[in-house]
Amino acid sequence: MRLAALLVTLMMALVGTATADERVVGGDRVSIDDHPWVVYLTDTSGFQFCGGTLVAPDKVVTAAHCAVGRTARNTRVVVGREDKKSTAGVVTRLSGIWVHPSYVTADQGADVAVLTLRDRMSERPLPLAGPGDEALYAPGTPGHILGWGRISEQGPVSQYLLGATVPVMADGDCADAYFQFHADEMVCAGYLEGGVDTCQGDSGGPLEAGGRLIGVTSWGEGCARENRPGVYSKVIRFHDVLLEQVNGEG
Ligand code: 4AZ
Repeated sequence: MRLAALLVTLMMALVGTATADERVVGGDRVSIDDHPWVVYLTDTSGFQFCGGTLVAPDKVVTAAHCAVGRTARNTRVVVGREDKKSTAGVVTRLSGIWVHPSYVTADQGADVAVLTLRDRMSERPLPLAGPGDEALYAPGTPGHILGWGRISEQGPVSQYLLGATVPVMADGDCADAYFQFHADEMVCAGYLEGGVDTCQGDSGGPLEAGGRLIGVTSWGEGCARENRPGVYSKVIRFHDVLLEQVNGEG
């Protein structure tokens, strides 16, 4: 009996190791109960293509590049479902899509959008970073990335919600990595040596720090590459325009 318990513990440790090796890239499975505000977007066939963050009972912040070209009719938001293959949580329809009017491409900035849900969700929303939250952008601040996207640059997407911690990077380091980096509208997070990052399918999802949404997963060259950090829309920069949408009728 005691041997059996030991074996179970050993096997769980091994399974845990396998999960930790899954490379979001370099992430681990996390419970949606600890991040009730993280959501994903699907088309009408249920295909997951982006992430998002519930910032009010009926408002989701995502990336503009996740929302352009879509309609409220052909887009769904899945709330409260950690395992894509489960039926947990709810699949909700939209009543409106707002894309930042300055958005052109992700690497030119303004990569933010707000989706209005037809129904109000009971899950706890994540507040937007706003005035007074500048300190959350200090280099080295631990940021939390979450998503159901690819587990490696050329790999498959994740069936389960994965999360990882990446430090906010100094603007100078990000400018060295990318000529397109605009410090006013973007923030980088990750390690110069790579290994941990968001990837395709995580776009639109949260970069959370200090209990606030500080970034929206936007772009990067590949995933988890050395000297190629993930780039996130700088929520504090868009706080007013986002809040206007969040408090509006949508
Ligand atoms: C993408 O294609 C994407 N490594 C998202 C995040 C990153 C790269 C690409 C950052 O949606």
